[in-house]
Amino acid sequence: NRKTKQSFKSGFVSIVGRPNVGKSTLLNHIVGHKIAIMSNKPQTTRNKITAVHTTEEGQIIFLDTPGIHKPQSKLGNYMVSVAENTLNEVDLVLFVVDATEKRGAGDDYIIERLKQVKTPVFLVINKIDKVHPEALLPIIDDYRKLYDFKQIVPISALEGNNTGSLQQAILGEMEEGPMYYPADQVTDHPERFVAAELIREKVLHLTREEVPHSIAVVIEEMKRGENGKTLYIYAAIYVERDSQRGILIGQKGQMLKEIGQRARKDIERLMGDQVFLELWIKVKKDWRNQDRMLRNFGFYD
Ligand code: GDP
Ligand code: MG
Ligand code: K
Repeated sequence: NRKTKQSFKSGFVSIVGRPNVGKSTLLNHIVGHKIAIMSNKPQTTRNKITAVHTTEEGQIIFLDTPGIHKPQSKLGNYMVSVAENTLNEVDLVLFVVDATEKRGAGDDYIIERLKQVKTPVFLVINKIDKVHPEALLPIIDDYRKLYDFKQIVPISALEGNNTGSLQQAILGEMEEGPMYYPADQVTDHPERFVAAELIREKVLHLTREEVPHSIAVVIEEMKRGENGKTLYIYAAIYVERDSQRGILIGQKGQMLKEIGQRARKDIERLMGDQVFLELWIKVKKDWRNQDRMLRNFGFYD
């Protein structure tokens, strides 16, 4: 009576989709930690974030790729090339669309890119909590005409509707494979990167439209205190104009204080340590189009 143990599966998954469709929300929901950066502003996910989800059946390694869109600057070019390279490396692509939005030029552009890669693609229709179930069929029909999706899965990443089925479907696509990461590891990004992204997220949330995406956060120093517990973080926020610097500092420094407090709380929650955070602001004109600056910010390998 030999019972064969079910084989362990593993593989890499890339999530693509227009800005704001809920890619980061989905990733965070599945992995259960706040690692991808969520914002209701487009294109806040600039780097490849690896999230790892391990169950008894297998291990899914997610790459949260930057948005695929027509590039408009050197940084934009770089983002698109990262995204496209990723698509060819992974075992499965999740193309996430927003059920509340009409298919647009951005979606069509992504579909055209997907036709260039051999990797199988799932269409994930997100935000179904916001639409009537009957509205789904026309959406499915609309997309199915354009591309031969391996599966079509409607979900709500925010409320977790049908995300379990999505995970099962993903594992179903994977082959027997090794456990690439320890079961308790959720991300292979250095703490520095995560801390910088959390600070950037607070800036974007708090400044609304006043400070555009022309900011970058660089962790200049990160070290443990003598007691081994307190984490000291010194970070610079780069902006392009003096006026943006003023907005970020705010009346009597209130804005910067608020950014710092919120970021510190999130970093503490994530790292489980007491955090001392010092922020300052630097003005660097047109950093997005300067190769050297991009390298300094870690956007190149
Ligand atoms: P990304 O740009 O694709 O990574 O999108 P985000 O994950 O940052 O989400 C953009 C916005 O959509 C955020 O305000 C999310 O809270 C919201 N959102 C994401 N998923 C859902 C969903 O399933 N339902 C609803 N109602 N809102 C969602
Ligand atoms: Mg995102
Ligand atoms: K394909």
